[in-house]
Amino acid sequence: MNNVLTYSEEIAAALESGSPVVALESTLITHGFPYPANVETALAMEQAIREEGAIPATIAVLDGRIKVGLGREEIERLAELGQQGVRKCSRRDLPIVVGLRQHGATTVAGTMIVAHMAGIRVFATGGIGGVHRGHPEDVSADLIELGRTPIAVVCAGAKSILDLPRTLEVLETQGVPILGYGTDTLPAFYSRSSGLPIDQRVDSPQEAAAIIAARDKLGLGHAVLVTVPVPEAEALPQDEAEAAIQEATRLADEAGIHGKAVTPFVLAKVLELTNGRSKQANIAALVNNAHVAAQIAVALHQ
Ligand code: PSU
Ligand code: MN
Repeated sequence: MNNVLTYSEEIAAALESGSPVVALESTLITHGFPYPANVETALAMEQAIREEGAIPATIAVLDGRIKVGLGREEIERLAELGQQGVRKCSRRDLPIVVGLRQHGATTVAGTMIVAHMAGIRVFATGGIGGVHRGHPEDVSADLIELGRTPIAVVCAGAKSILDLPRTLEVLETQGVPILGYGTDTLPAFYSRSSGLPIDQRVDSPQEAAAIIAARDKLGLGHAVLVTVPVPEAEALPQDEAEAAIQEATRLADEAGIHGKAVTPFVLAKVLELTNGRSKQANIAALVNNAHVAAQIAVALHQ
């Protein structure tokens, strides 16, 4: 086990014995959702993973220590510290929080790095970052990390706050296979389809696991992205989601928001503009992704 990391007892034992483990990010706790939905969602994802026979490892940095497997009190603490007290951590941020003993919430990129160091093979999240609409120079570090870190990332696609066609182009360049879990098109987070093509449809955890195992056998060092449509009942009508996203993106431009602040700003505005309805879809997607990720982790184990 990697000794720059601090493991919970449960995760240390699980990794030691080779049990299926699923990593979870912490930026959605500090920057993605308001309290108390953030804590409730984090715990609901952990519960979903346990129901499938795997063990959840939520990842964050507390006082400069990179933790793999947060306890409930630590999740509460992060939520309390919030955006002001916790640095949003992608690759470039990890040495800063560790070196200066700060608190950090790991993004998709940051969580991939730590999970891979720990030997975890599957990671569940909501939406990955991408290329921002109207700002083709704003490319999330998530996309580059997907090209260089071999882990499976299970998500509901990318939110259409992003430029999805450009996001797919970058993933292609980075060599990342995009699987559609029970779908032929890329899910658009709040809605089940963006209409854009994916690389391969899979219809079971075993099929996804076979591709992940082949990636390892071939020694290819990139991620496999598994995209899962939001459950039908909770999907947001596409015109409602689109209207909110356009308005939120406009407000971000108007306020001159840039860099790592864009995604949290736009997510918060979409939540306001849909009177919280986006939250329902968001939570449903996160919990559903946690179930699918755990099923894949169990399949990989078999
Ligand atoms: N997309 C979402 N919800 C989120 C994020 C993205 O729908 O919470 C978070 C994730 O942690 C993701 C990060 O890795 O935002 C991407 O930020 P940026 O665009 O600054 O790379
Ligand atoms: Mn960005």
